[in-house]
Amino acid sequence: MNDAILITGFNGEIGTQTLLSLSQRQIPIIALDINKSDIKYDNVTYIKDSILNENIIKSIFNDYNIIEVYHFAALLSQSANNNPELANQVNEEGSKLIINTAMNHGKKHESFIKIFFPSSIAVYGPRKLKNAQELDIMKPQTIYGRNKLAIEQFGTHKHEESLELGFGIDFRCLRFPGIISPFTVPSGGTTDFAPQMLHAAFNNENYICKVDSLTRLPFLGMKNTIKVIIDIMSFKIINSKLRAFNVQEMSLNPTEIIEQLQKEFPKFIVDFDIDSKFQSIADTWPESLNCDEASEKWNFINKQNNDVTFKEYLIPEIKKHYGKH
Ligand code: AKB
Repeated sequence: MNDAILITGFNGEIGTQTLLSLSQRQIPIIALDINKSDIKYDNVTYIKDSILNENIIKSIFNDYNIIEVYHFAALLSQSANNNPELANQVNEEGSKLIINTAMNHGKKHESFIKIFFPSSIAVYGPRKLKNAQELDIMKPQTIYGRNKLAIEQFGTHKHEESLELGFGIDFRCLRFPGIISPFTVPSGGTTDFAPQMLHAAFNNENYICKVDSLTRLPFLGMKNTIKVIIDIMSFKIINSKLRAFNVQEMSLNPTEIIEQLQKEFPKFIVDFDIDSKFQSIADTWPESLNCDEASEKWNFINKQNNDVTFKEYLIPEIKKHYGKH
């Protein structure tokens, strides 16, 4: 049986870029998503199906010796609020199915299967924290935050069980802040206003922001998002009981994002029309994250510089991206 990597939700914002990075490795990749892919890589087998389809998940693990899993399939915070039943199924039941199937595979083959799970700042709440630490109060106010926390805990528990058995899963999880990508305009999330503003500014469009101008949140650019995923999965072991780590690169409010964008696009105009569905969630998420655990346990480099991220990464990359089209 050939070794292979499984990636779920590969058509999503982070999934697309992770698949691009993984495709450069000389190993077969099984890519699962409910939507068809437009991009084809030679070493990738595409499967158009749902992570809720138990037969498909089991057959993937029967047909391949899966050694790593990148599990991105999920509903984001706003989508989850609009469809809580589906959120519970996809975000929780689907994730448990992946973890349990990987666990059984590890037991059968007496090996450890590395699982990457993207968690979120949505696990925090109800009060807005500054410099939130991993073990700070976690009473998530959204269904999405509760789903993420439940899987962090489930995965961590299965990881501990695996250590006792000597095989099973090796669970690694990052609590992502808002992601800013120069390649895609996201939807369905609460932090989407930041990347949406970047794309609107480049395309000479005005933007209406649904979150108050002074609401501060943590962010990470797409380049470093992929870097941290690849980095955390590259270690043979991560010697830590804590399995879910904070990562951030910037802490910004909408006013500061607009200022960064207006340096390059001086005509960019933003109006504010606060939407309580967005504001009430943003008010319970931390304004910044403490990343000391990630630095200590797996060498995360926490260099915060808003100017550099906009000037040297986001602006040049978005120009290159649209230049191609
Ligand atoms: C969302 O806004 O739902 C996500 C997240 C921070 O988890 N971007």
